[in-house]
Amino acid sequence: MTAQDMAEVFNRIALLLEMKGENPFKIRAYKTGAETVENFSGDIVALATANELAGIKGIGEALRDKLHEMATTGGLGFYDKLKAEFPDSIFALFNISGLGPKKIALLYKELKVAGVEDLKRVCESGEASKLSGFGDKTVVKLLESLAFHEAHASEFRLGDVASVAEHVLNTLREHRHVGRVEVCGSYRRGKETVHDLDFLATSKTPQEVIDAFVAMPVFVQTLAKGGTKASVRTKDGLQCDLRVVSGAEFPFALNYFTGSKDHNVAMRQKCLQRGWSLNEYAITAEPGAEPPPPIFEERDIYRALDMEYVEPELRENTGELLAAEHNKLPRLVELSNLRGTFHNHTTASDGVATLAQMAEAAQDLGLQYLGIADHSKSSFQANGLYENRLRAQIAEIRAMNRAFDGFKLFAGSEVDILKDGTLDFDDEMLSELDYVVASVHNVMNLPEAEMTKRLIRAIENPHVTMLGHVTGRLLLQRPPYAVNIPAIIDAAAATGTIIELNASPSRLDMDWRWWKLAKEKGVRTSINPDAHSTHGLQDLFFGVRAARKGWLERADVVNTLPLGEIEELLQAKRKKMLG
Ligand code: DGT
Ligand code: CA
Ligand code: CA
Ligand code: ZN
Repeated sequence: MTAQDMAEVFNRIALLLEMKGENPFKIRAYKTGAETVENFSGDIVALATANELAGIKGIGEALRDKLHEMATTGGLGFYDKLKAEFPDSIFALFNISGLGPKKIALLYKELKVAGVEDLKRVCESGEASKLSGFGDKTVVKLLESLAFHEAHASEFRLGDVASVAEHVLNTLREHRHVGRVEVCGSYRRGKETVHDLDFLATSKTPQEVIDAFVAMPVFVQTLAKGGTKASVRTKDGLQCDLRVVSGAEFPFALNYFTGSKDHNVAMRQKCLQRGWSLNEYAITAEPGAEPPPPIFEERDIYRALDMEYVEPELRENTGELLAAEHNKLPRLVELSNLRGTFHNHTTASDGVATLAQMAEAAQDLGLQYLGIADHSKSSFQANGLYENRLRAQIAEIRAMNRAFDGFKLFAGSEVDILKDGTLDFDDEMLSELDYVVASVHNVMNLPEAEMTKRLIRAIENPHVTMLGHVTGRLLLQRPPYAVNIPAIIDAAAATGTIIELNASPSRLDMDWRWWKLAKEKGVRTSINPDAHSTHGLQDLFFGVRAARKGWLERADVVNTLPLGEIEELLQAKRKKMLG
């Protein structure tokens, strides 16, 4: 078992215990254990095998023994016994928004609902609405969730396929007959969700590479296999395609299979204007046309067309070729440009890492500052802080800051935007904070006009530094709530409010399609991981991909500012509005 497998078992144990209504502390212990295992910087499998886990924070005695058992036997008796009470297919229900462990357990116990199909059946038949705590309204919402789920059934979040993509890339790269290898398609373009992964490799002996690819243990099913291409599937149902080409074909294949389709069509038209025909293997001159220059790399194709190189994230045919012809492409922000980040949680609310652990992890990532923004009191489900606990946290942060050298914690809050657009804390409390992230966490079903008014009212508060996850969407789980984004962007521009780019791969909110407009209006972003663990800080990577997809440059992203400059920026709106 890998560390990730062991963490997954702990997470599932936590869900199963919740379904059984077990003690919340016990449940929390497994969740924390899962995070700790996932985050562990050493070889936790080796330590577990040797039974040398004593003293690791976040792993108590009971979990220690279980890790040892998993590492040495490849299984866990406790988990097997626990999950025997429910069918495996039941875990799919956790992806349906509106359903928690308690409801899932009830559905199973009373109506034998073992999966998504069953759920649909009992909702449609009216059986579900008779369960206690369900009712007609709940069932209507569940049917909506199911329809949304169905519509996105063949999609995967970028964050959920990244480890498979990297693993397959590395394995192919190590193959002795493989020259170059890339993942193309929507993955390379940094789309927030993908249908499949499109691998491309070069080799003089394609069949050997294809054979090795389909034989990889991550794949459980071969859908198609030929001499130069194959399609396979992982246990999670993710399709992976591989195509093997020659070195000379590689730049063209890389360009073609990266897409998007619309970008390809536009590229082909540009070529045709010069009398060249472009396909996935070559560029060739039509009779009578000038021959194209030699192409060795993908960027040479753009150069041949007198264009700047177009980064994969921009290839959605939204004006990138025109910009490339006029040397007007943005210089996209990079992960290494980030100096710090805001909107992070600790154990004070619903995070699993302490303030000290989060601060240490941020420093390990090379960040100069970390903004803490735990939930506010109305988010009781997330253990939101009342004023007294928030004030204690502020004091703790100020004390810790005295001990840091070249690093700073900022004391903030992720304050709930209440139904009427007022905030969960009064201005006096807010004024004690270094910055404020304002977010909606409840009553998400307002009509668009009302929701827009609600958000704008929050934006107009001088203490609201930035707006958190603007639409509340959970990719593939929950659609965005109705809100007029251009109106929000205008209000943010008028007040100098930052709009967060929530980097969690389940959110990536605000959507990349809006950032060009935001930028035009002069609105800046902060790329925030919404981290609930030290590991969560790494989601910054996904946020940067989305920012790049939104054409954003370093100057558009406030958390590229170094310590010494960011402080002033955080105060700018208050200063402007309050004098
Ligand atoms: P998805 O749906 O997340 O897999 O998105 P893509 O973009 O990865 O789409 P996919 O896997 O169907 O194809 C990979 C790339 O191959 C696509 O981005 C562009 C290229 N491609 C596929 N079919 C066509 C086509 O009919 N015409 C053109 N011009 N390009 C195509
Ligand atoms: Ca694809
Ligand atoms: Ca494909
Ligand atoms: Zn939030």
